[in-house]
Amino acid sequence: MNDIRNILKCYFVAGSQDCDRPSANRADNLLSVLEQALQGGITCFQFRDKGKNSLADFPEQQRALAAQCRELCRRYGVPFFVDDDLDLAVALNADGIHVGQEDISPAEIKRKISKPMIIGLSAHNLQQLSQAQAEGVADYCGLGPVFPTLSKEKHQAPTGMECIGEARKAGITIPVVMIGGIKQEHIKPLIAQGADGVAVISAITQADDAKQAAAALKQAACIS
Ligand code: 3NM
Repeated sequence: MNDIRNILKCYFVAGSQDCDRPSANRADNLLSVLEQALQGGITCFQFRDKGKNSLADFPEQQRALAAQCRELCRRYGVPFFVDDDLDLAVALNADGIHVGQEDISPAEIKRKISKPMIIGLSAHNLQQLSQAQAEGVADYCGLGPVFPTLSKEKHQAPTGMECIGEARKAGITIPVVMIGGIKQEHIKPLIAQGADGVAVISAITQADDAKQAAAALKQAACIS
């Protein structure tokens, strides 16, 4: 398997709720945006279909969409993650699962899986990063939101740009991907402070050209 730090460089997160362009339905929009992002060079994808305008009330459609995303990622050889749904992750033979502080714990996931799966954990401050590192179960942390964001309902207080630098100085060595309101111009300073990569929703889903946006983010993440 690819080194985790390479996988985190340009991490695309999305669900049907993030893809509200007119002309087609949200599920088709997600597949179209995902394929463009894959062509642009994203290094992994997380299926996160939740909240308002998602398919959460239509589990069969949600599952079918997740399976189509999984297939697309496989075609491009890009790791596929599922947000907060271990049954779905196992059913789709996902490469990884990502969970929040309030979800099933990384230790519980580890107990339940029979095949290796990358485990990601959201952290919102230095204390949660330290705890994840001390537990030694999560393979990486998502740290954020760096900035306020419209893409996550009821998100935590923003960490600001300096949080990752402070964490590295405090001895945090676990791989970290930054998330929340990130745009291309933030990538270089975040990576210079010790972030391994950046995770975005709207920088790709709201772009006029998703392929070009993904390619620019990837380039910024890889040359920084
Ligand atoms: N998790 P955008 S912020 C899914 O802080 C998610 O854990 C966050 O979307 C966290 O790139 C976030 O559009 C939303 O700001 C990221």
